[in-house]
Amino acid sequence: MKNHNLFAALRAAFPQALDEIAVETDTGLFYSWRDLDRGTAMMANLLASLGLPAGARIAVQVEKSVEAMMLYLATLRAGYVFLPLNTAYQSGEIEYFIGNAEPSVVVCSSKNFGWVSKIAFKAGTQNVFTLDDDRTGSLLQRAAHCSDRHTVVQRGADDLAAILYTSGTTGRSKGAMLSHENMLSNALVLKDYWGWTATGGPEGRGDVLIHALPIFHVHGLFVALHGALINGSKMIWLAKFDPKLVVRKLPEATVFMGVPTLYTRLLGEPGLNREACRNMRLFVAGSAPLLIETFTEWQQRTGHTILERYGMSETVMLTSNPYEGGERRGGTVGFALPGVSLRVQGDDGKALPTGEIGAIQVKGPNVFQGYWRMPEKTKEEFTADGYFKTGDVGKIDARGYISIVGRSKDLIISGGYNVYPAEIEGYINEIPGVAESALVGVPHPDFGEVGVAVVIAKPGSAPDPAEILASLKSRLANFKIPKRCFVVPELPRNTMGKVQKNLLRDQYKTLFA
Ligand code: MLC
Ligand code: AMP
Repeated sequence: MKNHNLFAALRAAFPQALDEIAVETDTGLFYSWRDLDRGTAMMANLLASLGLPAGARIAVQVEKSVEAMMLYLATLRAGYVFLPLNTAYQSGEIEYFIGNAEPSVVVCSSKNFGWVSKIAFKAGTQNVFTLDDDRTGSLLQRAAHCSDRHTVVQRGADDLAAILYTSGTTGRSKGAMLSHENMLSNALVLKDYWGWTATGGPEGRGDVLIHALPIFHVHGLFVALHGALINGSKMIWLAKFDPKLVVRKLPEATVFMGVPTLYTRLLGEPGLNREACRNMRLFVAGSAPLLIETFTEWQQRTGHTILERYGMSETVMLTSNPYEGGERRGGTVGFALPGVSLRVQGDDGKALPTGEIGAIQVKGPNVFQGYWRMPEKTKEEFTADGYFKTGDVGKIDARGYISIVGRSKDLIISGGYNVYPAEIEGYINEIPGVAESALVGVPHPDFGEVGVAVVIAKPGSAPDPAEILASLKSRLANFKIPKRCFVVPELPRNTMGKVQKNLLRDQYKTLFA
């Protein structure tokens, strides 16, 4: 019987010469392919020794490290379900995710062990390990006693491999369930579409990826990591995005992936030029709209045309500009990837003619299995004929290029991270003295878009904007904190009484210009 385990495919793509370098870190460490194989086997054996139920979730909130990446691979290898959590999440957020996902294992940084383990044990989790970014922690101590041989566990195509929390129109996060096949099909399509090569490149050893993204979301964990692994390509592994270091490493690399903020910050480096990019083959951008100014300036400075693609947690990658055989058009996200059907629908549920703006809907082997324990919500997000409603609004031009022009979901994408206004407004409205609030996204030179909170006071109260922000800071991930807060006498409303966020966006659009 065929094993659909994603790890089996990734492992099969390791080069024959297992002692070659697979990962080089910014702290000067080198990991061979054999190290990855043995390390993931030991961690998989540790997970297997815990007697976990089938489909057990392994929730992980740790700093980026090669060991953290191996923990992801080991979870796949052992046949469990990986649940990555942004390191910025605070206790209230973690409590929700752990309570909702009921993981059997939680892995956290040792500095957070006190509060994370309390939340986890309360939710019924039996195993809490620590893992730090300096190769220490109880997970590695325990794994050190396990065998470095392990047979990849058999998985079916639709078995779950990961759950990624994401939100839609309502405030609370939903767990998008991705199967082994969802991710493997996408990785194989992208390997081909983006021309990954196992030969050539600066060292004659094929592609080398600079991995500078966090590994708790689709872009860094799946698109970048699977891309390199399924091609047996070396990675230059940066724990944090540092534009100076990226520029220094560019001559050793061939592929780079980033959210638009990474590109604008790189453009701020005088050392970014054609010479630095001489061995580069491909720059990929996504997760948020890439401004045409960034696209054009990048071309002028480096001689390379950024390839913009579009995806989401529920679907991994959906569209891409062409790698070859066609123009990469700034301001568009290219074409639906092979195997993906994408359509733009009008309010009447009918497909729209070329150039008209409507709701983007998609179907394909990459589309997720549904929201964790939310069958009703899942049903709502699919059409009767099986298309997933992305919540993005776009159009297809006469040449077939897709552009995203907006979102029907109330969502702010800030530096590539999603911020859900409904969630933040809920927290603001609980602050004493606040009657009501609205969070809107406005343009920002660094993060693309940032949140601005507009607050109405309760009669007789005068809440202080600085105190409102300070109160949010103690409860929410840092990237969700509005960059500014205004207390105003009233919010603009339509005749139905609904707050007109478009007017607020317009009012504050030059705040950071
Ligand atoms: C950090 N800050 C942000 C922020 N990141 N504010 C708004 N938006 C963000 N994204 C704030 C912090 O709160 C802090 O504020 C200050 O900036 C400095 O924090 P930092 O941690 O030092 O920031 P830095 O390390 O410079 O991080 C910036 C960044 C990071 C751009 C490198 O945000 C990042 O890695 N973004 C990538 C996100 C990503 O991978 N997205 C992919 C999602 S997948 P203060 O006030 O506390 O000092 C997806 C699907 C798809 O969307 O299609 O790919
Ligand atoms: P997430 O929930 O983090 O997976 O975010 C997915 C959302 O990011 C999509 O629904 C889009 O709104 C947005 N997105 C991803 N790639 C792009 C892109 N290239 N251009 C514009 N928006 C994008």
